[in-house]
Amino acid sequence: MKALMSLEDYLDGWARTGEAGAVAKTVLSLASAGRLISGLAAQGPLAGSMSAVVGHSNDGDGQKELDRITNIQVIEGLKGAPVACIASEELDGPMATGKDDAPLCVAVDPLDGSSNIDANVTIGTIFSILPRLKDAPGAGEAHFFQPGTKQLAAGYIIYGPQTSMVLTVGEGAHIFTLDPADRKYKLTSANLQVPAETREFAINASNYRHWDAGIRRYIDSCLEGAQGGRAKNFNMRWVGSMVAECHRILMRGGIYLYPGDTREGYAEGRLRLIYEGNPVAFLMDQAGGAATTGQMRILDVEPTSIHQRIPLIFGSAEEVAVAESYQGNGAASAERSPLFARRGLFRS
Ligand code: AHM
Ligand code: MG
Repeated sequence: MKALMSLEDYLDGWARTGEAGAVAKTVLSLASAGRLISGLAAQGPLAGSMSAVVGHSNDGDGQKELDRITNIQVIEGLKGAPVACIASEELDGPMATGKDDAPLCVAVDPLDGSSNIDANVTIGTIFSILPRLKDAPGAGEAHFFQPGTKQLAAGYIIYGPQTSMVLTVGEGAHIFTLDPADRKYKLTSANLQVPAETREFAINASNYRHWDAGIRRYIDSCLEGAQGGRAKNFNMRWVGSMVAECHRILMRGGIYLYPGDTREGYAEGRLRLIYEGNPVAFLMDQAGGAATTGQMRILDVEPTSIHQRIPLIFGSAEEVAVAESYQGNGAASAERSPLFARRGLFRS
């Protein structure tokens, strides 16, 4: 088999110096942390009680032992990188690294999908690399209040049957698979392209009764299949790990939705803008897909708090546009599929 390009060689060919060189170093630090986390995830119960609840995160979610350890691994991994501050889902606020003059800041969800640890289902580490603002204090939140368009690099490391880093430095989205033989990440898929059309959606349908009319109508249209206004049958998937959903969509298309709903604390959905929405949106953008709140492009949202949640819809560009067209315009969406007016498949 032809030798595959390593992550190191890819980054070396992209940049060695300046801000981009710093980004390359930081990506390699995250990749190293990912190697360790991959080993732990693979050990599962052999490594101890990784799903034991050991605390609570900023928004009240139970913090699992593996959440705690992965947060430490990522922070340790970034010690050698030119990073001034780190924002993590597992920390209340940004953490100064002591390198106040370093050019970069990193936002990270150390372990996405941690409700899946026990179930031996795919989990991941999501990251976003931003330039440090020159005129803001060392570990100030302001560094992270830049819109996603300012990201220098972003991606995730997915721990599934394979461990892979999916990365963009703004020149396409690529997959580097961790080779168990020599523990190197190798380029296995370059320039991912998300098909513009799809027949597969992903949403936690148990929340149907909490959604607003636009989301209900859109999902009704998928469920009505060939008998409805869309005149095509849809398939559904829901893993409960956004990294896994994102990976599937990057590989074969699809649409993922986590909209806001009426449950307490869910007005803006569940996913966090800075370290979940933005990195996924950057990948989608680079792979010809799309990511929206339903009202505007995710990458254009100006963050206002570190753990800000955001309604998130991403995937195949044409399907995302269809879902978007159902938001906030009841008349147009009823016209789009007249069957909605008569019945909704989840409605009594
Ligand atoms: P987490 O970052 O606390 O793991 O939460 C994010 C996860 C996503 O991975 C997943 O898509 C979603 O939350 C699942 O939410 P729910 O359990 O409400 O379906
Ligand atoms: Mg998480």
